[in-house]
This record gives sequence, C-alpha cells and structure tokens, in this order.
Amino acid sequence: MQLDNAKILLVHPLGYEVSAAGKDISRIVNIMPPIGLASIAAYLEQGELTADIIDCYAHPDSDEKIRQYMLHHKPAWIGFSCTTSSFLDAVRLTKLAKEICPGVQSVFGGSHVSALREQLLNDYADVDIIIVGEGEETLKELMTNGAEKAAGIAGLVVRGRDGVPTFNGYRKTGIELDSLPFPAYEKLEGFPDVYKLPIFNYPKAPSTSCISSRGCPYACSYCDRSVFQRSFRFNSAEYLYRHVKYLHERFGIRHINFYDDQFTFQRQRVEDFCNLMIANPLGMTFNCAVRAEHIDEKLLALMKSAGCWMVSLGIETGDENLLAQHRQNADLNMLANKIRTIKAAGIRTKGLLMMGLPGETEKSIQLSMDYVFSLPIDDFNLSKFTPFPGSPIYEKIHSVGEFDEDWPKMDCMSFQFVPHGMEKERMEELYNNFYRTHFQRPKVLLSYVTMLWKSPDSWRRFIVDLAGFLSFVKSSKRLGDEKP
Ligand code: B12
Ligand code: SF4
Repeated sequence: MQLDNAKILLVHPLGYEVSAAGKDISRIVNIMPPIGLASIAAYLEQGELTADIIDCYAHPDSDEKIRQYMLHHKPAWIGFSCTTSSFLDAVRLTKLAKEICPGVQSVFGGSHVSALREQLLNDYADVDIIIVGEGEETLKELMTNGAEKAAGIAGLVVRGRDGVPTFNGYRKTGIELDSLPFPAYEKLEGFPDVYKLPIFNYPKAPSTSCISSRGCPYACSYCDRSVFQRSFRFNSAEYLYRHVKYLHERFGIRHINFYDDQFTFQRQRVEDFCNLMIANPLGMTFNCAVRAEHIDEKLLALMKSAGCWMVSLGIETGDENLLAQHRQNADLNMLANKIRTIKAAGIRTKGLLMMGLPGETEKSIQLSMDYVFSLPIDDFNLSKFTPFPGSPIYEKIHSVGEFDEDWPKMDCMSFQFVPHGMEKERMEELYNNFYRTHFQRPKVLLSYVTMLWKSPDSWRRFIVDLAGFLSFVKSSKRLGDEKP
C-alpha cells in the first residue's frame, strides 16, 4: 500500500474504555486541548508536511474516526501523545492503525515515553519510534529524512539493526518559543466549545488553556521533568499578547487558563504582558498557576488590573515536615501569607494538594485539613499522590510504601501507592472526608451560590452534568463507607 510520507495523524488517547468516559469526574469537569499536538501540527504545516489531530479525550468514541482516517488519507506516520495512564490505550490504537495501513510508522511522545524511553521500545513491539522531549523539530526532521535515517536524529529512541533500542541523546538546544507559530487550534474538532476548564474556575465562556512557557527549574519529588527538564523558556510579553488576541479574535475566547508550570517565574515578562493587557484591553480574563515564591503584592495588583481572575498554587500538604521531604522552601507561613495577599488583591485562590505522599500519616492529613480550612482559599484540588516514572521519588518508591504500578489506573484518581503505615481503604475514607468537610462549611456553600453570577456557565454545566456528579458522589461514598 502506498502511504503518504508527508502526512501524520496525531492522536491524543482517551486512556481507558469509552464506556468509562462519562463516569470519569476529572474528565467531566476538565477537558483541555492537547496543546503539544496542536503546536506540533502548526510547526509541521509551515513547510511541506501535513498533520491532522484526533483528540479521543475530548471525543471518546474515536476508534472509527481513526480507522476512516487511515483508510482515506493513508498517512505514513501516526503519532501519540502519552501520559502514563494513556500509554496502553495508545498502544492499542497503533495496532488498530497498523491493521489498516500495515507500513505506518508509529511515533510516541509525551511525558511517559520521555521518562521510560528504551524500556518501552523493548517491551512494546508496535511502538516504532519514541521522541524524547520537545516534539516540533525532532518530528519534522524525522518526517523529512524518513525512518531509515532515524538513527542519526537527536531526541529519538530507535531500534538498531540488531533490534536493540538506543536513545540518540537530547537535542542540544531548546526551541526559541517566540519562533513557534501559534498552536493549530483549528485542527481540534469542536474547538473551543468542547473544551472546558474545571467547573467554577472561570467567569465566562468560551475559555481555553494556553501555554506561554516550558519547563520549571524546581525539583519537587513527585514531579516528572522528563519532557522540558529543569530549564525555563518563555514567550515574550509581546508574543503572548498577540497569542491571546488571536484566540479572542479568531475563536471568540473570553477567558484563558495559562497552564504553564510557573507563569510568574520571569517577573518582567508578566509585568510587560499585564501592561499590554491594560493599555490595549481585550475584555478577557485569565487564570494562572504560580509558586508562592514568585508573587508579591505589587505584581498581583497589576495582574488583577490586567484581568487575572484566579491563581492556583501548590500547597501539597499542611504538614511542614512532610512538605520539606518533597519540595524546596517548605514554609507554610510564607505560603499562608501569599494566599492572603492573593485574596487581598481581589483574585480567587485555588490550592493544589496531594494525599498519600510517602511519609503521609493520619496526623499529617488532619494538619492539611486544618491548614487549608484556616486559609481564605476559594477552591482546592486534592489529588491522590501517584508516583510517575521520571519523578525523583519514583526511583525509591518501593522502599517507602506499597506501589501497584498499573499504568491505566495511574490517573491521580486512585491510590495506587499506599505509604508505609497507612491502609488504602482508610485513605479513601480520609480523602472523602476531606472533601465532605469542605463542602459542608457554610462559607463554601455561600461561595458556590455567588458563582451563580460570577460564573453562570459553571452552574449551567453543573446542572447538565448532574448525573455524572451524583454517580461520582455515590461511588466515592461507597468507597468511603467500606471497612477494611
Ligand atoms: C494541560 C494538561 C492536561 C490536559 C491536556 C492534556 C494534553 N495532552 O495536553 C488534561 C486536562 C486533559 C490533562 C489530563 C491529565 N493529565 Co495532564 N497535564 C497538562 C499539563 C499541565 C500541560 C500539558 C501541555 O500542554 N504542555 C505543553 C506542551 C507544549 O507540552 P507537551 O504536551 O508535553 O508536548 C510536547 C512534548 O511532550 C512532545 N510531545 C507530546 N506528545 C507528542 C506526540 C508526538 C507524536 C510527538 C512527536 C511529540 C509529542 O512534543 C510536544 C511539543 O513540544 C502537563 C504538565 C506540563 N507542564 O506539560 C500535565 C501532565 C501531562 N498531566 C499529567 C497527568 C498526571 C494527567 C492526568 C493523568 C491526571 C489528571 N486527572 O489531570 C490526566 C490524563 C489524561 C490522559 N488521557 O492522558 C502529568 C503526566 C505524568 C505522567 N507521566 O503521566 C503531567 C506531566 C503533569 C505532571 N507533571 O504531573 N492534562
Ligand atoms: S511541582 Fe511545580 S514547582 Fe515542583 S517541579 Fe513540578 S512544576 Fe516545578
């Protein structure tokens, strides 16, 4: 069969059975565009190459779409973006694609494959090539030169003639981010309407996420840095302003969630960006994630004037000793002061927490509850700690607890890791109790009422998805009520 060497289908896998999609609460509340794939597509299409995207996460029942695409377009390449939980689904989909186009080369990228590299080529015969780190330049070089020349391309893991996988090493320099075209959002079916920020996390729709920097120089024990390493590269304020304006003018976007790991790490560009938003207003709002060390009263006041609606920041745990084992600058007083400063600036605050870190105890969970409920936090997300390949803690995880490394279940929604001294069922109870206590506080209930006018679209979605929420509450209650 003659395949089109200049064409690639890029796939964002769902990660589990289609029938489970409607019950996955994290998917119900949060569907964000796969910006990495959209960025790659835009980059490839600057030249002779063409790329299309199928986002199975946003459109769960996409197997048939992939079959039809392979049948009609016959691309020589298919690419998958993989987290740990979605990797095996991508392997399943590559088999499906190869049934229709037997010669198609499968290229895997993303955090999971960047972390495990050679091991995956060893274990999965259907994975042909792995791209470690940023994909734009490496994939272009691969598609332009062909798979026969892959052995000489930096950033790839390929099988040699003897079948042994070899990593060709990292690319020497990271991409200059201002040289990239804006991601090809138009290639995402249903953009922007099918993509949704977490409920109650935005004032107006349509909204989208946007990435304006790559990397983070910190080294938290639980965070996988395999893709962008510990560097920090960023778009200039001018590029960023043009990007935001483009999203507004072309797609009608009214609110943006900057999904950068560290939006404010380079202070000057944030100031410049805010000044541009103030001088040439677009009527848009934005959220961003920060580390407490990189915000202050003056910057927050400027961000508020520029349209900042909500700031998320990592707290992880309210037990300072435990925190010190997992991240730098573990100072809960400083964190509390920064949270108060965000609130005082008139910006909503979202705290990001984890339960089940190595070293967690019932006492540390109680400390986390006391800490969070003592602060003026508007919203929080409590995820179930999951040791991802590539994170520093992964190396020694079996010495600090019981770890069931079942990739499809590693989506931060179940306790695949249980620290020494704890029991899984008890952790589920404590987890449910954390949320239940939060939702029973009158202050919190009142704040959801105010969302009727602060984020009416969230309430509309809440009502539309009520069945999904109720089924989640029911299943977590059942788990919580189970006794060991
Ligand atoms: C936005 C986001 C989401 C969005 C969109 C996901 C997406 N695919 O873009 C949503 C909300 C759907 C999501 C869900 C989840 N996410 Co998420 N997410 C992110 C986040 C914050 C930004 C992603 C992003 O846009 N980065 C910027 C772009 C430019 O980079 P990129 O996506 O990595 O892509 C580049 C390279 O990786 C590479 N590349 C990627 N794919 C491909 C494919 C090919 C063919 C090639 C050649 C190259 C290539 O080239 C790209 C461009 O240079 C990252 C953290 C981060 N900073 O990256 C976490 C992250 C990817 N998510 C993570 C997790 C854990 C999850 C969830 C399991 C948990 C959850 N409930 O949130 C689910 C899993 C869903 C699934 N089916 O995979 C982890 C993954 C760790 C792991 N090993 O699994 C990360 C790394 C955060 C972290 N440090 O813990 N996520
Ligand atoms: S958790 Fe946040 S601050 Fe820590 S290394 Fe990861 S991105 Fe950086």
